[in-house]
Amino acid sequence: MSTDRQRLPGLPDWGRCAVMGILNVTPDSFSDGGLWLDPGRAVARGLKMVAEGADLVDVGGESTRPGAVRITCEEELRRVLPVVRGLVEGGALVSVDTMRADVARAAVDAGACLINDVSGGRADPAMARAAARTGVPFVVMHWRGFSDGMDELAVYEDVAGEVVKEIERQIDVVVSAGVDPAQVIVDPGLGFAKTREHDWAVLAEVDAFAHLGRPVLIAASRKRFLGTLLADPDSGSLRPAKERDAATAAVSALAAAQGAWAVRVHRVPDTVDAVRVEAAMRCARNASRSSHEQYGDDG
Ligand code: PMM
Repeated sequence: MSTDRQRLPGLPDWGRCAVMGILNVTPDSFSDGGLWLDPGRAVARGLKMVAEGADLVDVGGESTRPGAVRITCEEELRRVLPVVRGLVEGGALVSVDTMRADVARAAVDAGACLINDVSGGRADPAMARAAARTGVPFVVMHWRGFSDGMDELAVYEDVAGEVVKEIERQIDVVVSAGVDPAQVIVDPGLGFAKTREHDWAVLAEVDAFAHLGRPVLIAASRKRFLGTLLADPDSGSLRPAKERDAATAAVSALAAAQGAWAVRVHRVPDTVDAVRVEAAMRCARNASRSSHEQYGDDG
């Protein structure tokens, strides 16, 4: 099990797995779509997540749910920028969830401190160079294609191994475009061109991603593989998205124990508690190991 949690230049060292609160300013995201379209409400929601213990707030203006159709860049900018500005003014650390270089650039100009691109720079050929120029951390998520066609791309023989290799190749691409390797975060992309079984297989090997030597971000929150796991045994209906938070917090603790740098979640308080539990366990284990080393095993 990997226990090293890398730091990113320019971001605080939280001393535990970080918590990224999700703020989707979209009408159609699978779990919170339509709730935060009004910029004032969105900013208030983001600042509430910070008060609940979120270390970062991830603002996204375009849904990437399976089958989602793309919006224009103008529309994305219109949704995202006032919210980024408001949150930064309120003292939050803001990440921007976008596949577009123009949106990433404008959000960083407005104070965002991290670019979270679910395509890892593949959707917009201008993204990697734009991210490089901003100098902020950049998420290389595993991505095989846009949401309206990604389900057909969920074909693997060894999902974790192939995802690690594809991320590695994409890191090379973005680094060649000028992104500082020290600013790259990796993410296996749960639910993106992956079946439920693929999601579990990837989650079971978070430490394989940690071995890439880059901070790992895990975004399992409320995703369909949890809804399937918790489906009603009689009717077979999936557990509704908003009733998947306890399972999400469990994944957060387990991902943190495998060395994840951060987890990205809709409901912050449960996951903040979960990563604190994991940090306390880690601390106690380290103390116990060092006392065994100091006094010998029977000391
Ligand atoms: N998933 C969604 C959106 N953004 N960003 C990262 N880095 N990783 C993910 O798995 C991811 C993401 C899917 O939709 P949601 O915002 O409703 O979770």
